[in-house]
Amino acid sequence: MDNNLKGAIAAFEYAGEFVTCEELKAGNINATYKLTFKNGDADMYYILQKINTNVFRDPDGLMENVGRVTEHIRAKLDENDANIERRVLHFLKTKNGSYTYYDEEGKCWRSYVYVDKATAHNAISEPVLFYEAGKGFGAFQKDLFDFPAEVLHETIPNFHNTKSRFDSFEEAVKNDAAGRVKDIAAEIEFVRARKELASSIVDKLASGELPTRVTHNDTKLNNILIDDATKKAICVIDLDTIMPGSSLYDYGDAIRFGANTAAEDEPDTSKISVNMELFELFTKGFVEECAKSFDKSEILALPLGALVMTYELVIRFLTDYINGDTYFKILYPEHNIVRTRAQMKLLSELEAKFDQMNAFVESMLA
Ligand code: GN1
Ligand code: MG
Repeated sequence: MDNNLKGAIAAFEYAGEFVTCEELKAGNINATYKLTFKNGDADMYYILQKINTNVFRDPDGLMENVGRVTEHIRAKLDENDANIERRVLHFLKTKNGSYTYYDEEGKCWRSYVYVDKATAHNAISEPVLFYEAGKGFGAFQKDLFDFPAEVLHETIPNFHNTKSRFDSFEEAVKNDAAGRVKDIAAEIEFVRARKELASSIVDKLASGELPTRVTHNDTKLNNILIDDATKKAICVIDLDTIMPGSSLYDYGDAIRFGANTAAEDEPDTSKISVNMELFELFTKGFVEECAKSFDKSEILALPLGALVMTYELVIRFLTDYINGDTYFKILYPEHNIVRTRAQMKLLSELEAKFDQMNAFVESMLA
């Protein structure tokens, strides 16, 4: 185990004796470890993460956001609920009383109690799980309805500003830092051909046509824990990107990831399509939770979120490939271009089914 990891394990107020540390590989940004401690007869589990400060420049501001949001949600929970501790993340303090620990290299760590007997699914094993995920993310949105957006630090400026993502992409093409532009003409053309999509949500937020809300902004299926026994969504995780945004981002990113018939980075694009049953189930769960706090026009606009979030990921993966893989963790050299092509195929499928998606949402309101 490396010394910084050891130092971080020693820094937080864990209960009991350290037993093991296992790296979890699911996220694309932070390094994540699951720790086991023995406290008397009980096994205690914790998550320890090294925050990627290349991505999150102000980890203390980030942890302040996370602390406020989790408190806000905790205050809404039923005190008599036996599962209350598993419904919202519980962050640990260091022995010095801080939510962050800086190691000798200046890297920032944070830790929270592992939610036991619940799973972050990477794919849908049974359709009903996606309905529950919809309810879980919808409820999260509802819980943050009255959260004061102005206290939040912007952890990644312009995170879902798809227009500025497009500009960064053009900038990357111009600089061609890794000399890769010559081999990806078709991908670049695909992005340019859809330029108007980049402003479709941003402009509506600016004009007030869509309301600005406090949103999660990274609602992949594996960012919500599903209780293993009840199969209900129990806890939303990965709270680093909570910022003011649009409900279309949360809804859309969840559809992008979860209604795909293949993995986000599937190399065989013929496997990639939109599972409309899953689309309908998630939409139902999400809208059931949010219907009261959204007006009709916002609900009707939701499917656009799936297109824009998928387009944004095409842009982000492609930009990172052009820049020489400086942002997302990659598992092999072509990973970012494989991800790009997978998201391009998914976007084409979503475009083909867009009328059908809109018709379903309309039918829900009828
Ligand atoms: C990253 O950290 P993770 O893996 O949940 C990324 C998301 C992307 C996602 C694509 C802070 O999420 O925006 O949609 O990868 N998070 C950040 O898999 O950039
Ligand atoms: Mg994650």
